[in-house]
Formats: sequence, C-alpha cells, structure tokens
Amino acid sequence: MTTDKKRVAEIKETIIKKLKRDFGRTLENATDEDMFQAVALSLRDMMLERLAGAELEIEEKRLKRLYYLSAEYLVGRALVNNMISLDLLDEYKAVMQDIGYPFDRLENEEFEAGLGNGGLGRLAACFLDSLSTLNLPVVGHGIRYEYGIFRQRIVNGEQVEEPDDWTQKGDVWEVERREEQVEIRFEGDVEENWTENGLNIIHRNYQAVMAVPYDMPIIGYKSHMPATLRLWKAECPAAFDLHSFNKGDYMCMLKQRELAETISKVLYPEDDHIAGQMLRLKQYYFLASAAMQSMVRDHKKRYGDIRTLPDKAVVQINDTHPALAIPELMRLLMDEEHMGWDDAYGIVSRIFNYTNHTVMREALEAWPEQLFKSLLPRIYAIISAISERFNQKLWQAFPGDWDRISHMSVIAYDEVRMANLCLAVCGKVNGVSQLHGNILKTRTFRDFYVVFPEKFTAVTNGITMRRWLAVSNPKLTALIKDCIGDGFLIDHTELQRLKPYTEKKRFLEEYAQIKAENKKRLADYVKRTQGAVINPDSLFDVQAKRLHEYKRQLLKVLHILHLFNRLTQDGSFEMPVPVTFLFAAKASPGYGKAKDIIRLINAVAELVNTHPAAKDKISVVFLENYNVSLAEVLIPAADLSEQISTAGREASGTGNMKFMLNGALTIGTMDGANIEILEQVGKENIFIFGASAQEIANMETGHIYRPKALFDSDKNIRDAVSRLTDGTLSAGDSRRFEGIYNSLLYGDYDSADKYFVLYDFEAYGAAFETALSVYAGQSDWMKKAALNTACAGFFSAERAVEEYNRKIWRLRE
Ligand code: 26V
Repeated sequence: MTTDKKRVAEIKETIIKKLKRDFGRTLENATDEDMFQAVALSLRDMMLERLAGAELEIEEKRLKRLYYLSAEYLVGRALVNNMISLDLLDEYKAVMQDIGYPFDRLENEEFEAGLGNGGLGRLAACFLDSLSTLNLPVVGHGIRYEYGIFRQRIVNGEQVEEPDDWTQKGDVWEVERREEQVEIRFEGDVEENWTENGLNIIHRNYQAVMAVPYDMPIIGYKSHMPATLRLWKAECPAAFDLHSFNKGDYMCMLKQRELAETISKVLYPEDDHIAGQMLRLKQYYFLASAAMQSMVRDHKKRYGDIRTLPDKAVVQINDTHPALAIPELMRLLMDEEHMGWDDAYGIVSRIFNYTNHTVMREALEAWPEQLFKSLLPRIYAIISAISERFNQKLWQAFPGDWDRISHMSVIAYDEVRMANLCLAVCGKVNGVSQLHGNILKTRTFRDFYVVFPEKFTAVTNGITMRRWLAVSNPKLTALIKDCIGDGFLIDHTELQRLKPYTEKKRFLEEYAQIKAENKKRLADYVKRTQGAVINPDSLFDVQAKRLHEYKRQLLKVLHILHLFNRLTQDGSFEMPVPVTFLFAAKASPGYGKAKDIIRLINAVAELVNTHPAAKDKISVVFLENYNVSLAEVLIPAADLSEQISTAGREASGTGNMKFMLNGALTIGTMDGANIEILEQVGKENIFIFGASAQEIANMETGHIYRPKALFDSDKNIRDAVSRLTDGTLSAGDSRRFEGIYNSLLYGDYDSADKYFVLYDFEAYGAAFETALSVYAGQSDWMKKAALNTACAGFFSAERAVEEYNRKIWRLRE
C-alpha cells in the first residue's frame, strides 16, 4: 500500500476530533455508528470544501450548467466510493488499521440510499458520478423519499415487502438548505385578467406545500467539481400552521400537515405500469416545480436577466416523470417573469431534452384529463395551449389526417400524455442503446420521426468504472493497475490495453484466482445472510434484475426444469460441470404474474436442491433483496451473465455491462446493449441466441406465433412446461402455477406467450450447452472472461456522458 503518511495522520486527527466534538466520544468508547458518522463526516467536509470551490468556478467562468431531472436515484452506499474518488482509500484503510477498527465493519454500518427501482435510477446515479469526474457542472434534482425501494424478504417462497427506513439514523452525506425552500401550489381556481401590462394570472384557494432542499455532494474520481444531488422534501408551510391554529382548528392543521408530508413519503415501487394515482402526479409536479423554481432563482441571482437562461442552463428529463418541468417553466416565465407566450416558448424549447427508457406501452405515462385539471389547473391550461399549437403544426404535416394527429396530440381522448409533451417541446429525444434509438424512430414514435427527424438520437448507456470495478472488485482492480496503470479508472479508452495480457498464462491464472476468491466471497455472504450453501467450484450463472415478463426469468426457469428432467430421467445425461443458478429480483408489489414467477423460482429451488439425482449437479438459489450493495458482491462472482429479454424489449440494460466488466460471459439475445457488447467483444466471446427484434416484430404483426403448436411438437418443451401443473412443484397442488402455464399456452387476457419464451427455448438450450462445454475447458473460458473485461471500456459512463455533451448539452464550450 502506498500511503501518504502525513495525510494518514491528518485523517486520524480529524476523526478523533469529530468523535469528540460531534458525539462526545473517544476512540475507546465510540460505537460503530459513531465511528461511521465520524469517518463519513470527515469525507463530507472535504467534498463540501470542493463544492464551494466549484460554485466559485461556475460563477467566475460563467459556466453553463446541466439540470438533470429524475424521479429516481439509486445511489447505493457512498463511503468507499467517496474515499476512492478523493483518492484516499489507502489512507483511510491505514487509519483504520492503526486504530484497530475493522474496515468492513465501517462499510456495513452504512444504509444504502435506494431511491430508485432499477436501471433508470441507477443510470442517474452513474451519470452524476461521471459528470463530476469530467468536471462538468450539474445539479441533479430528485425527491427525498423517506422510504426508498422496499426491502424484500422471501417467506415460504414468496416475496414479502418491508419498508426501507433509510434515513432512520439521519443521512450523513446531506446538507439541509432550508433557506432555499420554495412553495408548490396544488388545486384551486385560476383567474385570468387582462391588464395594461398584459395577462395577469391569479391562482386562488390553492393548497401550498413547501419543498425543502437537501443537497448531497456526489464526487467523481479525482474531481474538483462535485455534482450536487438536490433532493426535495415536502413539508407543511409554517404560515399555514399559524393560520389554522389561530382559527383553533388544531386537528385540521395536523391533518393538512400529514397530507403535505405524504408527498415525499415513499418511492412508488412500480416500474411496469402506470396507475393513475393522484399522489404520484403530485410527486412529479412537486419535483418539477421545485427544480424549475430553483433553476430560475439560481440564474437570476447569478446573471440578473432571465432571457439568457438557455445560454447558461440545459435540462435533461430522465424518462417522462419530470416532464411537468416543461409547462412549469412556461408558467414561471409568463406568470412570474411576465414574458409573452412566444418569448417564453422560445426559451423553453431551447432548454429541454428527453431520454426515453422503455418501449413498453404500459409504462408510457398518460394522466386522466379531469384529475390532472383539478390538481394542476394552471399547468393544465398551459399544456392545453401547447397541445393546440402543436396540433396546428401537425395539421401542416398531415393535413386532414385526424387519426394520426389525435394519436400524436398531447391531450386527446381525455388523457394528458407525457411522452407526447416531451416530443412536442424538447430539442433532443434520445434512446439508450443503438437498437432502442432505432425502435423509437421506426416504431414507438414513428409519426413524430417523420415530422421532426432532427430531434432523434441515441446514446448508449454506460456505468461508472469506480463503483462497478474499483469499489466492487478491488482485487481485479489491483491486477489491472499492475498491468496498465490506473488510467482506465477515468479514461475509457485505456482498458483495451489489457488485451495483450489475455494471451499470458500468468495473467490468466491470477485472473482466475480472483474470480475464485470473488465466488468464495459471495458464497460466504449468502451463507451469512440467508443460510444457503452454494458450491464455489460450480459455474455461477446469474440473472439479476427487476422481475418482469419481458426479461424472461421464466425462460431460465423452464430451462432448469428441462435440465432437471434430463438428470432424473436420462441415465446417460451428464453435466460437464456443476452449475449454481442464482436469481435476484424484486417484483412490483402489485404485479401478480411477477410474484408468481418468484414463487416458481423458489419452488424449483426446493425441488432441485433436494433431489438426489440433481442436487450435486445443479442448484438454484434466490437471493433476497437485490439492491446496489448486493450487486456489488454478486456481479464480480458471476461466470455467466443472463441477458435473455425478448428482443426489442430491453431498452439497453446496464447490468449486462457490469457483468461484462467483471469478467462474466454473456448469454443473451440480440437486444438493447447486448448487441453492442457483441460488437465490442466479438462473437467468439459471447453466447448469442434467439429471435431478433425484427423476427419478433414480424411474428407480432402477422399474428402467426402458436406456442401451443411448439408444445405439442417439441418433447423437451412439453416435459418442462408440464412440470408447472403435474404437481411436482407444489406438493400436489397442481393449480399453483396454472396461471403461468395457461398464459404460455393459451394466453390469459392477451395473446399466448406474449414474450416468446417457448419460441426461444431450444435456441437458449443450445447456447447454454455451448457455454457449459467452453467452461469445462477452463483456460479458454478465462481468456474469454478477461477479454470481456478488456473490451468493456466503451461502456464507461464517461463515454456516455461525453456523447450527451457533444450531441445535446454542450457544456464547457
Ligand atoms: C416506468 C414507470 C411507469 C410507472 C411509473 C414509474 C415508472 C418507473 C419506471 C418506468 C420504466 C422503467 C424505466 C427503466 O428503468 N428502464 C430501464 O432503463 C435503463 C436505463 O436506461 C435501461 O438500461 C433498461 O433497459 C430499461 O428497462
């Protein structure tokens, strides 16, 4: 370890001082929590100091700033990441060793900030880290949910949700900025008065809620410009308390307070469909309005003139959830800054950009018009005006084609459609992989592409190399540093310099050794946390992601049942190596089918893990509570990465990139970023199978897919699928998985096997067999694994962020 001795002494000193002054403790009697807080605060001080410096630089150089708006940020634990970013990890380790306090105890004391559901939220967190790494000025705006994504427990094979009280002990990283609170107004009546100064809008009888910002500094690698993650908490206005109290309406006051505070109470755990809840809409407007008020205030304070806003600010909307920022900025410019429509619209149309993250129709947000109008009367009026003007524009492009126009309209058929609002107003609209970008142009938003081809672009997602390598896989990071230095942690083109090493025996042995140690680390973790025993000498096949039908956990389950059938019925069948199938996934609490699939995975686990003819060859483990911290242990231990979505459905995937970076080979479909992984690593080093997006689309439009026919003609499929209902899995209760069975063969509400599980079944089996046989010849496998690491540089979030900057944001020009 090369440590700076002076720094070590200083850090130790600071920690001792913090313990004394903030907690009245010494090294001898500090609790684990005191220790964690003192260490974290010592880091926070350094970050805040840099933040102050960054503000000064932005001021002096009059830098343009990015406002990243997202309803979700899946940040995870921050302690070690911050140490690495400040380039002080070794120093902190030395201090803890000197004090005699185990470093991992410190790490485990931290609650993770799980303010997101999955890919979209984690991407936002990776991007803030990378923006800061590139010293690009950014504020990320989000909601300070009191409860993040639920904790998942598996009880009797089923998912049980528990609240995630992550701020229980206070969040050490954040700084409350009460003086910068803003007021958000809901409901009420809007009066329009024409005066000699133009239109005057009066909003009466509204419900006011205060938004109080909490700033979390996010520091990138060796950065001098930390990002600010500004999370807004909803509170009841103080004035309101007084007012009610004077009237003596004490109970009413408390009730109002509770209603106000509900807004930032909990993250909605759905990412599969949009139910039109009022509270969710309230959350989204709360975020949008707070962010826009704060942006406008910031700009005016700095530059005085609101008209220069587009030169100094650019907004990225992370999916449609924050899209109300568009009409909200119109409102601020017109009602508060007294600009006319055209001037205001001129500004707004130059500032906003929108990233789409899904092509699943169910997830496209549309709000019931009446609900929207009563909750947000002024915003509704503005959107109506945008919609009307937009329709006129469309009329020029498609004269007389009312069908098409109403399909593209922002408001139509009693709905307010958020994606259409973004497409109407935003400068750029981007997909998150090349395939996804093309699908947006040719299918999802085809009509818009005809009229506004210049708006459309695609930026393939990326991940931060610090969290997904340096934090999660310190041993591999050290090995890579030994070979090519540490430039790869910041420069995405560097990692490929590792390629020549994949020819060297010694390197591959060390690489294999590290993989083995990471597998052992996972096995220990699983033993400790859920008591399950897994064999570290087996192949670790991992599927970790949200549970969704399109992600096809079911395909993997059916394949396991197929292997089980062969092991128990075909005496000549041998597995070349034992395999542990690991699943990790949360299901939306209201998504019944997804929960059934979790139940099924656990039933298959029980069957397989106890059967004498199967248990030493294959085993199945469902890992509870998949979150960022678990991913950090799980991903470095994987041999095979399952990326088997129905082609055309997974917008990009970012887990796929994390697995690749950590030396897992991908078994996957030609979907999302898998296609680009194939391009980077070459077809020899990945196992691709299944129908292409085009083939799937053709089957869908032609209505020609007949899963029942496949079932009838293919014995392997029939035998695997029949296990669902023959009583093997459910202690005689043959109805337990009947729903899944029926939806595969007959369809329930819609078409049978909507996600083409049975269609791809044989192809998947063949690809898996190839993977197994390559794995059985270990040395070739390790070379392929190491090549995956060496080719992962393209998926660095710095590459992605640079591309956004070049195509969209244009910061630091
Ligand atoms: C939809 C909804 C609809 C209900 C309201 C809440 C909500 C939240 C999220 C979503 C859509 C899922 C968005 C998402 O996480 N998409 C994922 O984004 C990743 C980053 O771009 C990408 O890698 C994944 O392929 C994509 O599924």
